[in-house]
Amino acid sequence: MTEEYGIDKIKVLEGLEAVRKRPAMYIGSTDVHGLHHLVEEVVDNSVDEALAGYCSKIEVTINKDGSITINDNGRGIPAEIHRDYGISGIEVVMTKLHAGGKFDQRAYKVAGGLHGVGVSVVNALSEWMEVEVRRDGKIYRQRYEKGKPVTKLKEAGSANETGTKVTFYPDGDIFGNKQFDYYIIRKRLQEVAFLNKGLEISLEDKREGKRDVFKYEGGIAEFVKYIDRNKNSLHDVIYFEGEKDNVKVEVAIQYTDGYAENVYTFVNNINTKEGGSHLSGFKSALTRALNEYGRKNIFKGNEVLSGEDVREGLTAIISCKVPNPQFEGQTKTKLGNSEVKGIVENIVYDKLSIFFEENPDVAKSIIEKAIEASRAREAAKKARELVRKKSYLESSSLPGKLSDCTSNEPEKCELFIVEGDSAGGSAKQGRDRKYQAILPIKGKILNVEKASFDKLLENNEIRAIISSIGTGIGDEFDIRKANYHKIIIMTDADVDGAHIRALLLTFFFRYMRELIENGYVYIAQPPLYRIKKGKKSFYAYSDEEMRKIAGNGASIQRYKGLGEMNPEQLWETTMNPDKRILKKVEIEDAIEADELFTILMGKNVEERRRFIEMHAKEVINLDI
Ligand code: 0RA
Repeated sequence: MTEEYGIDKIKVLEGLEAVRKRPAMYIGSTDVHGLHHLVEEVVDNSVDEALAGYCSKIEVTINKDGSITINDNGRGIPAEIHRDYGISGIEVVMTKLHAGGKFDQRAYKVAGGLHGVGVSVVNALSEWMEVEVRRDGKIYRQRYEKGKPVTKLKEAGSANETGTKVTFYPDGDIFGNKQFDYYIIRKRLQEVAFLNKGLEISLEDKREGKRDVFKYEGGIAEFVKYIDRNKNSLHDVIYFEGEKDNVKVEVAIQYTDGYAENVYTFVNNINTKEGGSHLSGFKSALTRALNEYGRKNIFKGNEVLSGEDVREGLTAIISCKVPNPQFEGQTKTKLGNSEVKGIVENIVYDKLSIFFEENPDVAKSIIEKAIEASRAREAAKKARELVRKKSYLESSSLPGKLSDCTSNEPEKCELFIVEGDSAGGSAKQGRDRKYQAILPIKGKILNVEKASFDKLLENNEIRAIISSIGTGIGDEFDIRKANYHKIIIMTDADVDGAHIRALLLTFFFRYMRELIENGYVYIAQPPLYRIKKGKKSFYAYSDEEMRKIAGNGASIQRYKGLGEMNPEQLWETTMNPDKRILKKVEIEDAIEADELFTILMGKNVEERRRFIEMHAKEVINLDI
């Protein structure tokens, strides 16, 4: 009966009940990300106090019982009775969603994304929370459970300082895993410390006795120095700041002898991964300032440097504080405020022009590098045209070595990039011809981390990969042209295999990053062992699994390479979509990924392994 679903079934969600009903709407998810978002949310409130100029120190402590404490020396939350609610200001902040009105005096509060939802959301999702406020010469305390007060606001002694201390224990009904990860928290706290110069943030883990303190007088200038610590820089970090219409702009830049562009932008301490108006303003100012200076002082003819030329080898951080930020884009990390473009552009252009006038040596080395980039780009364009004439890079004429699949539906098609011709041969014979294409590559491909764009295009293996995938690379990249929606790297399970995989990942990261961002790149997992028990064969993908299967009395074969498997075995263990294990490559953090590629492509095998473990997340584990 329809009547049964009448108005009495419709509940008006009120207060924090709404948060407990749909936690993901407030914190994004209830997985490990959501759990740590709780910490960020409380820390953000303390940082707001710092931004307002009242807080210089934030202490975060992971307690032995698994709860976490965030203590600051800000003003403390007002304790007097709130006129509209008839309860203390503390209780308002802790229990009312988006407690706003007269309490909401934060200058650069965050209006978008998942940030700034308030401490009350954290309270709602906590088994218990305790707040201690030091204010008006007194200490106040109150305890809540699942968002509801279970004690009155009590006075608990006198205080000669001010501040707020929040301790909470996440609710197991909401979170599957309640364990805080020291390194996840550490990473964000360090970033916040970089972004707020002079602010001291400490983290202590009472479970294992770890401790870190972050305090950077140099702010984002030190951040850039940190990012570039493993690179060869061309000059000291350039730092400047400016303010207009309450929009504060801070910029730190440094050029290295590398080729990658690493520009990171933040608005009110939030990483604006999708860019936006501040980034546009920065880019046009940088291009304009360098061309202007070049024309006056360096260029011999009528050179023009493009945006890409002037960003080659650039590491930069643009950090803005915007009063009413509009966050747009898929992940709400794109700044929409159009007025910010002009503000950033003017500040960057003016300050940078002055800097170049005062530091002609630095200007010269930057411009010389950009001119070189421009020349390489020209050469690459010519090479590309040449290659095009031979119809080499055109997806219509695929490289000789590619054994393409027959289907024309890219969503269903897979490209296996296989190490070595012999494994390539087995893969060709064992595959599903309709949907699986095989591209064998010979040994080590070019290390793109150390090569310029034109060198890249001269390399046969790279050219075969580009033309097979069909998207083009760099500024010509177009994901819609991808011939395959799964690009699967299949290498031997040894050090050489790991190296080849790292080289391929570096290439994808630097020149086809969108492939990774769209989840098109995977790593195949061939078995490490074949175990024979009587007439039956089993495959094991780890040592642990091998021991489990083998017991005692079995014959064990360790696979050293893909080539040791016949086509049938390769299909059964590694390629068959119903049985195989694939790992999806994900970029959790662009700064970290850049750092790792920089380190990795040097000599360090250990670091390389660490990267692969960190970024290759297991997504498919079907064993039917
Ligand atoms: C409401 C109003 C004021 C400060 C705060 C809340 C506040 C909240 C948190 C949460 C963690 N630490 C915090 N510190 C402060 C403004 C108080 C005033 O105007 O004096």
